[in-house]
Amino acid sequence: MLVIGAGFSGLAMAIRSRQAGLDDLLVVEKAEAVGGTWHENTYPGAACDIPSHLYALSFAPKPDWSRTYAAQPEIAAYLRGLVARFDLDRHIALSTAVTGAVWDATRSLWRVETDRGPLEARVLVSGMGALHHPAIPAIPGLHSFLGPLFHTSAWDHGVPLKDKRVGVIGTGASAIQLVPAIAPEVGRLVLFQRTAPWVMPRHDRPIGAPLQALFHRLPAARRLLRAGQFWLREAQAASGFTRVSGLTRLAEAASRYHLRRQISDPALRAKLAPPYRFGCKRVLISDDYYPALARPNVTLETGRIRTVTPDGVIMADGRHHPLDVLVLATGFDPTASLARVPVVGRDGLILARAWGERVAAHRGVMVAGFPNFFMLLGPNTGLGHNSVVLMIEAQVEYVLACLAEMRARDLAAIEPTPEAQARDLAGLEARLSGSIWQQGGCASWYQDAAGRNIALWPGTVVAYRRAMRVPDWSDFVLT
Ligand code: N01
Repeated sequence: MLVIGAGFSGLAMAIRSRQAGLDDLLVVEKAEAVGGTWHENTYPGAACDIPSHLYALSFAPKPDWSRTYAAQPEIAAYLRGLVARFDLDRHIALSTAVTGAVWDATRSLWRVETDRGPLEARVLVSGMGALHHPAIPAIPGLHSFLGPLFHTSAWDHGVPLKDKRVGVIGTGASAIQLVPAIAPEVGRLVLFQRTAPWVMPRHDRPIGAPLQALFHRLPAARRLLRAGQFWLREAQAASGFTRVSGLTRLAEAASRYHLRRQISDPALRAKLAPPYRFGCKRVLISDDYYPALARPNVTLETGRIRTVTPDGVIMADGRHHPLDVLVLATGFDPTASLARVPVVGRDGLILARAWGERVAAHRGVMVAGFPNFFMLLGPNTGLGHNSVVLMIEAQVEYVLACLAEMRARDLAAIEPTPEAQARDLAGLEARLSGSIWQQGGCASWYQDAAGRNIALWPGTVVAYRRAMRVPDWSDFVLT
């Protein structure tokens, strides 16, 4: 088995495969270290927006998380620690970028190209994730800027920000963590907001040594906490986030209250009112974002950007913001991974082209015409309400069940039938229609050009896990 990517998904696949007795396993990772998104995103303030204990792998707990919401260095260290903890070193090839994969029907295996030479594998698993190719906005003059210019996911730690005039474009999950972290240090910060996000309180705090010791001594206490965090989020999804319901309105009221409590200036508050319904974009959580915007050295700019110049940004109405450093907190292009790593299945079918009509996968994991190819966190298996680690784990077990079946029946290949995939998609679209995750009225990376949500699972995690527990063999072509 060849696994692409050594982030949360790839590492989980490797650990559980080893535990299932599968030794013929290689994880290839383009970076020089494991960790995936948590290795790459090192911008100031980077942290998780899911509680730490819930964000860890269930089979690799960490009793001593230091905060309710762990910061990036602690999560990256946790993931690096998994390599020694589960003896994965000899199964991981770092600094090796996969550049393409072709299904060889004669030999029933994948021929995989890397920048270090070719590889072959009976089973190919993508743990590439969706959020690692930066979306660079097409703002006129952007590259004429003469000062340091970088994206949040490629933070340049060599650039001092102290007393500098810093511009940040974007107000998504990355920006709302970054802005409070750098605002006290910079001389002046201009935040360019195109669409105000919904923000909820975060309640982040340190987890003290006594509690950490308790979680060490009493694993049941940690499991109880995790279960509480899980079910709270599931209850929200089950009881209303599938429709624009009373619960959605309650959430909007709570977010507006959070804004009122933290911002006293009515003009600033008006600029921060989201112009779309709750859930259409990712809901953000922060205790310190609004207070950072109220600082005297921070300006929230809501005008339209006309152009970037060598020394700053000019707005549509002609106002000029002189800047020393410009940061793009403009998010990611979720389709870029598979466009850059062409996956060619049966009869020369290219995955990106097979998805011409709509990005879709059977159970979010497999695609008809692509035998023995599994995706972790594939289409519509991200989450807006709970920890994606739980989805990854369900998918990893599903892959292992497929492999066990292949071994038991001595199969060379497995792939879903087009009919099963279409049925699956119809069920998904029925769940999506009327859900808050596909309501229109906003643009977000969750959606394709036609406004269809191709990123999120619109149900509870429990419902997804139930659907994944036992593969339905009548859904597959087994050869
Ligand atoms: O990116 P985003 P992100 N001119 O796409 C703006 C995960 N994540 O990196 O809303 C002006 O959310 C754009 O404006 P608009 C999480 O899943 C997790 O912040 O399109 N502005 C928006 O404000 C998240 O959803 C954590 O009008 C432009 C921003 O840039 C995902 O990553 C932490 C523009 C992009 O927001 C992406 O979050 C961080 C333009 N031309 C991220 N183009 C955790 O805590 C774009 N924008 C786990």
